Amino acid sequence: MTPTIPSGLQAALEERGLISVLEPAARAGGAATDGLCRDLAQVDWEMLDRQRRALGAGPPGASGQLSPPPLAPPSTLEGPETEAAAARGWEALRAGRVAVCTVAGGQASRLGFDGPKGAFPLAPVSGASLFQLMAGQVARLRQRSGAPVPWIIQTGPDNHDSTQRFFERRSWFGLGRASVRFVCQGTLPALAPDGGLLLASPDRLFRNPDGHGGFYRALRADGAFRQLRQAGIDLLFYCQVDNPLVRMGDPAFLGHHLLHGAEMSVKVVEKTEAKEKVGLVALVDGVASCIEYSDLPDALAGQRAEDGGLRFRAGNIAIHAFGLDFAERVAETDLPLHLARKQVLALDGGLVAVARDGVKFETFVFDALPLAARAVVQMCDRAEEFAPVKNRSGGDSVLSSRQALDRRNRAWLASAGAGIAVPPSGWLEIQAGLALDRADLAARRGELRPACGGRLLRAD
Ligand code: UD2
Repeated sequence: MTPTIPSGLQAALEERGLISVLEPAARAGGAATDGLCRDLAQVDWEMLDRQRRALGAGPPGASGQLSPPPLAPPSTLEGPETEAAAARGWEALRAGRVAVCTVAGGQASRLGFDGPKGAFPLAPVSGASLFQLMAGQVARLRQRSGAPVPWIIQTGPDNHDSTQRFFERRSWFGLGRASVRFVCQGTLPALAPDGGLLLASPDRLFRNPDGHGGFYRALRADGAFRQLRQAGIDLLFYCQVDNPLVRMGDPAFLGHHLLHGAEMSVKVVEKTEAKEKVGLVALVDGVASCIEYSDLPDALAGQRAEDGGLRFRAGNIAIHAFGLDFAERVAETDLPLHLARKQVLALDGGLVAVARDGVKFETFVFDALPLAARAVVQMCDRAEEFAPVKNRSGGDSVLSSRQALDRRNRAWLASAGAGIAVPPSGWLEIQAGLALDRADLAARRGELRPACGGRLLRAD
């Protein structure tokens, strides 16, 4: 019996010349056609039409007059400006207005680790995972602010269940189950270079996660905006799971954002290499924007300023603050699509997936910057705030991140004046959540106790 195709679906496929996507399922027989129709029923046809139009367009790079952005001072630069900003940030934290968010939808495949990136055991002495290091900071933020500070973690379709299991088995690191919310990001169908739909199998489209720009719609789909607003939250701190030096909920950063009346803000580090794989934050016709490293023309990346440094040196480290209302507005907006033309495992005439040309689509969280009426761009001290774990070796690797953490730990301990002798070489780790920053550690110097042969600083 020939399976029936819902008429609306048949029309949607025919008017786009995509009806052939049903052929492999018809050849495979059984429940393949019903399965594929259920999958096709999930397609957002307006978005698919945008994707097909984007195939012919160039990259969504910046077209306009570029200029370096004004910069707020680093949170680690002491002085009246930082003090005023930190006071404002703590006020918002204490008032329970802030939630912290971490995007962790990626897998750790580049590290050769099978599982969610956040589960990677980055801490060299205790083996604490990236998630545990961040959970410690959330706990410390709650302790010092006296506020619930919810933690929202974006997962992807491939690691949503395993991420939740990881937290469940560790009792949510003592944070309380209800205060850690997992939102799974959406997916987008990949396309063939000619705009045809790709199939992972006769009964299933080939889809990929929709990029960290999917974070806004993931919050909307999860009903998070309404619930966060009801809980009194109106400000989100956002970071990536792959940076263990992040200052979660950084009060000074949030304070600059609030004092400036910004809708979205971004932290940057000074680029020293023109080709560094970080997006470039610049003003485009006066509006704060971020141009991804893969879309940045070499000539622009290499331009020099009078001081000999790069003219465009504000490297995006993917740490943001945004107002809840702004994030909700972005969720209703079509962010630019970024295309990645690569080999994918999909049907190519047969009934079994093979390596073939495909085009994946995603959106980027920072493409919301130009939509913000006002934005703060805060310069950061790289040694204090940024050492991502991306690769198994070389730059942005497990080793480079551990070394950066060790250097920062030793600098914090030295300035704390705790008089604790630690081994001059080898790793020095500070227990997750013991201190948010250098001043916090100094304030707790009387509680510090070296453990694990002096390689792990704990508190009584
Ligand atoms: C990102 C930024 C780059 C710079 C750098 C800082 C992009 C395109 N570039 O580079 O400008 O800020 O980070 O380290 O983002 N993720 C999701 N869902 C997705 C894709 C990514 O949750 O669909 C998460 C992922 O778990 C990771 C983070 O976003 O924590 C960064 O993703 P990436 O590693 O693909 O970004 P990368 O390193 O190209």
